[in-house]
Amino acid sequence: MALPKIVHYHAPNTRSFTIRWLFEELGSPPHDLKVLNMKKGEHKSAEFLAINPMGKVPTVTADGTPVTEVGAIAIFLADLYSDAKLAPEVTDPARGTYLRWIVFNHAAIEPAVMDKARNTPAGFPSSALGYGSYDDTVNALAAAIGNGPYVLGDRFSAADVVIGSAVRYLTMFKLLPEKPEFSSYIERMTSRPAFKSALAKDEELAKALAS
Ligand SMILES: N[C@@H](CCC(=O)N[C@@H](CS)C(=O)NCC(=O)O)C(=O)O
Repeated sequence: MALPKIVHYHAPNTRSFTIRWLFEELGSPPHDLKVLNMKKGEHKSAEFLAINPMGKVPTVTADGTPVTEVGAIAIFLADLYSDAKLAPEVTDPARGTYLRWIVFNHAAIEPAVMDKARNTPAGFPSSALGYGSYDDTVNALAAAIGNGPYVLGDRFSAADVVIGSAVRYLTMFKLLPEKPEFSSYIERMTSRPAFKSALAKDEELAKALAS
């Protein structure tokens, strides 16, 4: 079956970098990169809002059907380009762990750090929060990547691109505490050739948009 035509709506220095890095790890399969200039508000244009009403990147379309949210896009692309072997198959015992940590990024890490950063007043008991508490979330994350070298042990996967991007970005903004588990994982992730190549491309793009 022919693969769908993929378009990646992107802006540099955003969560969309995760998907740019993932494309590099997947061996750069053919796709269109559509850059949105956020300073010019292109992500809030009527044309783009018709694709993603949140007006956010990353957004990917597959034969015109939108896929949004970093985790969903990562799962989608890693399954689509399965030859790259960045996703355990559905029957693989590692599939559950793989999905678990990709979803944990959206379900626990992001809300926990954002609530803390914004000083959100405690309105609910922690048992009612999907992430429980900031400390529980951070400790669970550290335990998940602490033994490593990857989320799936010896096997690098798209889950590392999602978790690796989040840990790097949140550490840069001091939204995660300093922990050896985080610093060594960041070192492992950022030394990957695909990461370096994606970063160089994104930096070049950011410069071009700024000039
Ligand atoms: N839940 C979304 C979040 C995406 C998101 O918030 N992207 C930011 C950039 S990091 C954005 O597009 N912000 C533009 C805006 O909301 O105006 C995902 O995981 O993809």
